Amino acid sequence: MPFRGQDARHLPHRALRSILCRGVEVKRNDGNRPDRYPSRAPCMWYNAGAIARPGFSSIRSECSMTTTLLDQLVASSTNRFQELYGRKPRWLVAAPGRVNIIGEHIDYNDGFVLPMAIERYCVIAAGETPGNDATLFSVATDEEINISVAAPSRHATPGHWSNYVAGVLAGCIARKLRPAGFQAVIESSVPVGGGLSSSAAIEVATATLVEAMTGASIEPVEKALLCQRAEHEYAGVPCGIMDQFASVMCRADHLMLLDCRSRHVEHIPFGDPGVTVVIINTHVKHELANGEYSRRRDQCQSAARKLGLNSLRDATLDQLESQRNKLDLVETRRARHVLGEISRTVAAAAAIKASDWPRVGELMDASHDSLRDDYEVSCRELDLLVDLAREIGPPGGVIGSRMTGGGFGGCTVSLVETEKLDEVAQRLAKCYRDETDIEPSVLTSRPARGARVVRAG
Ligand code: GAF
Repeated sequence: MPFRGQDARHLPHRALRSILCRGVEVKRNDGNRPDRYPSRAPCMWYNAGAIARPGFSSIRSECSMTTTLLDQLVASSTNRFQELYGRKPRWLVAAPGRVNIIGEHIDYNDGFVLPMAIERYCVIAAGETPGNDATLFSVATDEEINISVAAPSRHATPGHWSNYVAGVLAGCIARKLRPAGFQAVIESSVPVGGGLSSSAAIEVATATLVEAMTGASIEPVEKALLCQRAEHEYAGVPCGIMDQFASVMCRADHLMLLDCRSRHVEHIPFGDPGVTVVIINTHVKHELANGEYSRRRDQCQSAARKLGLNSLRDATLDQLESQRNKLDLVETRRARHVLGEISRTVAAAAAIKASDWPRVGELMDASHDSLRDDYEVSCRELDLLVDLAREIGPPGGVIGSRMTGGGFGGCTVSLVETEKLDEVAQRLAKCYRDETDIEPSVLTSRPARGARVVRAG
């Protein structure tokens, strides 16, 4: 596979270089690879803290085929439902989280984004019950909540998980899709707070459950917009449309190029077994995240207004240059990110179609720089992981790397040569841990398909 030369713009400090030069020793207790370890490694966690597995010592790894991961979640939510409610669930639905390959902070500027659904899901197991209540049990918080299906109200605690469900139920009722009373177990493998759309996965799973229960189907764009509205109105998060569209519409082995203005979707094949998507969770979430997200939206809207436009999608770099005096410095930088990122996303989609991986890597790197310097949504931990990935670079198997999602913590996404995946993942994890004292999680995923009904009554 051809790779571009190493990027000299980012020279990591000496400590990082020396760590990388020393390399990483990963010990396994038994010296064997797991039985089901596939050569392509479609789905793997390296995690020295959270997932304890026999057979590994310093960095533990687990992998399994996609269907097995979803099947495991379906089986465990089914068992939980049976334990709690004494019968088998009648309906089972699943909706995935997502990772955005490029096109960050672009959905609310009407531009192009390029996410894929990941093999991590929110599963809901449900069964009908007399009355007008939805009784929801969250495996993550070990908590049971009752919501009226006739008039779903917000939970008193802002950010509570049940608000995503309540918001979607309210949206369905407004469309005359009212389920009868039900009991449900909600279990998710999408990491919470990692910027991988755990909330969109709950919303889309809820809408899919209502479809299964009522026998109606909601048109996919409508469904995504209904879920986005739930997030705005019930969770108070002014998100764009990317996450819900991805969770509803993504296809297996494809990225989704979404024009956020026309809402046109193009599915771009992404099945090269030589390239693996690696997602690393910094396990930090800086408090700024929510306020700064709205501030970015406002700054972009203000910049567009001052340029006499409805959205920055309509601006050009020439216009930005010639009318610079109309914007303040911050607005100019925000607009520069948006314009550059829209072109980078379209170019990345074309480069992926052409398997021009060096070009894809350049575009991902430039995206991160722009998010860090012009959009100012990165943070020390994300920059560290990206710098470490760049230090490994194409010679070591890293095609490109950038922060992904809203920023101020969460995850990076990198494209890595599959053959060098283990070495890259282990190095990044070790160096990040050495620098921050935080144990990162490393997840790989093939592009997954969007929401589905697993069992329909
Ligand atoms: C968050 C939002 F929910 C998305 O709509 C998007 O704006 C993203 O941040 C940044 O690209 O995930």
